[in-house]
Amino acid sequence: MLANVKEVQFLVKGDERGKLVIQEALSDLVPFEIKRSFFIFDTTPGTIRGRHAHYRNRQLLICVSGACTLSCEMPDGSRSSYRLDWPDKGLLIEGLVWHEMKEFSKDAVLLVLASEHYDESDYIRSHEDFKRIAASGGVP
Ligand code: T46
Repeated sequence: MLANVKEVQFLVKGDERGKLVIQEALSDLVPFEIKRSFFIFDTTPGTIRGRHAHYRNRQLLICVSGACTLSCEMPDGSRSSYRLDWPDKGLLIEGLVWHEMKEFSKDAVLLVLASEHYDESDYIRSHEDFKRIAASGGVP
């Protein structure tokens, strides 16, 4: 799979009772089957999480409360940053993308929808390995 990072804007359904945002598997906004979800909260001030890439796992990240910043490095070395600060904003990460999560607000809850079950062998946790795999043409 080609490396891809895409900002996703969900439709907010709202009425006098409040707001609702839908994530539906195998849709334009969530283009994979969701096999797992997890969320990150109560982060230590100043912490940086992530610092890895995946071989296969595709993910959609949504900060459902508070805010955090996603920093992404593509196989060609280009970098971009995204601030997730509203529950209708998501970030889709697919393919070989080195990513870090940082600048969490105190109330941040980062929800992650994943295409794969947890498998530590799917992680590239060394940046040197990431650069080597990227230089060799990416994930086979
Ligand atoms: C990612 C970013 C956005 C499990 O046992 N099962 C799981 O499904 C997950 C996600 C983690 N773990 C274990 C592995 C570690 O011992 O929980 C511990 C913390 O995981 P990790 O250090 O990988 O957490 P983050 O926040 O750095 O990364 C996580 C995801 O692991 C990763 O896939 O892309 O969030």
